[in-house]
Amino acid sequence: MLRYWTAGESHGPALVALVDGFPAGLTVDKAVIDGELVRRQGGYGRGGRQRIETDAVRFLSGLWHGTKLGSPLALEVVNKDAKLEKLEDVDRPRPGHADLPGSIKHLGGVRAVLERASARETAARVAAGGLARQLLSVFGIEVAGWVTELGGVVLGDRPGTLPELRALRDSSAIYSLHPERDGEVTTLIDRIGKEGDTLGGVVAVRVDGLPIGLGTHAQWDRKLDGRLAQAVMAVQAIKGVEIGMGFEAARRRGSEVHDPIHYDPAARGGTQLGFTRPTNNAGGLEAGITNGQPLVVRAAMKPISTLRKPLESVNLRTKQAEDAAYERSDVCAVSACSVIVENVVAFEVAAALVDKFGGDSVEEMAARWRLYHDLARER
Ligand code: EPS
Repeated sequence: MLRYWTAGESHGPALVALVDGFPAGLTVDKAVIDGELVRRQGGYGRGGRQRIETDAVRFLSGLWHGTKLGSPLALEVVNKDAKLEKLEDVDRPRPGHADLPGSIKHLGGVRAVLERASARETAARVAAGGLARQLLSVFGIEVAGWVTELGGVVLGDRPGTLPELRALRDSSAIYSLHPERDGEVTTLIDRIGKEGDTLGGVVAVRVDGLPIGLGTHAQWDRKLDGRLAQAVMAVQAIKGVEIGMGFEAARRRGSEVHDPIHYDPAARGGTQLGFTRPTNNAGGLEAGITNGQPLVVRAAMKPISTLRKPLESVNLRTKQAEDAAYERSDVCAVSACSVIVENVVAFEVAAALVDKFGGDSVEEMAARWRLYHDLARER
């Protein structure tokens, strides 16, 4: 079982991801993880914190000469802005943040809650995903994410291979597949920022090269669509998750939603068994099992809840009406969110791969992968 936890506060000494169940024998490329961490810090509309930090991973355990041992990995991302001991408590909770429910739940202060609820924690999740995607690469499984909508501006997807789409995305200031429309969106972010407000958006992730048969229909908590929804929904500020056609499927007839099944012997080879689907409205998952089509996940991010022009709140000490507290924040972190969602999806897919093909060593997984595809083709 491949799983991870994170620890760390936004302004504590460091964030840590503890990854357990990762197979032995993978030569880990630190640059891949650091590349994702750098992307997470970027995107137009980010706040001052990202000018302080230069996120990079340090392996505290689990590697020997750069190769994964069979033991748990502890990944550390240091906080340069480590000032937790000097920070004061907050008494005017921000609507939308964890401040009010979290402080009541713990019978404590707001600071203790906001430090952990902060999206700074996602640096640790991206580090874990940056590791997991390297296991996927061994099996030819590739992941990419981008922004499809920002502040109500619909940018959409684009056809193409993932390397093509990645190149487009990397040329966009907001990580969309339509860099030619960057100006429209960055002007909007500037205007909203000047007004002291924030913007949300929608991100999409596609996974190519998946075999048929990851996940299961047999038990609710191992269905891959359910696991993905949990992982993505648990990213800070996410309010909705869709797979494939998502909510739109509810508005259409069955004949317009389900992807017909065809058979073409020429399409046999590798992970493909000859079954072709002219459409992919299911987003690569049927009944919680991958069907060999690209996996498509979308997530809706609400606007960040820290507003420079604050909303109405209540002083927790006096119970008097007061404006919510303002702490340095971002106008828009949707681009960063696309990186985070991409990496949490990568981790869940890697976990499903380990479930199916075993987690002791990459070599054994590869042998079982070959055996499974041979048996499925024979059948
Ligand atoms: C973030 C770091 C934080 C915030 C942001 C995300 O840093 P600081 O609070 O020191 O400015 O910029 O956190 C939030 C949006 C939030 O709601 O807490 C990061 O590294 O992603």
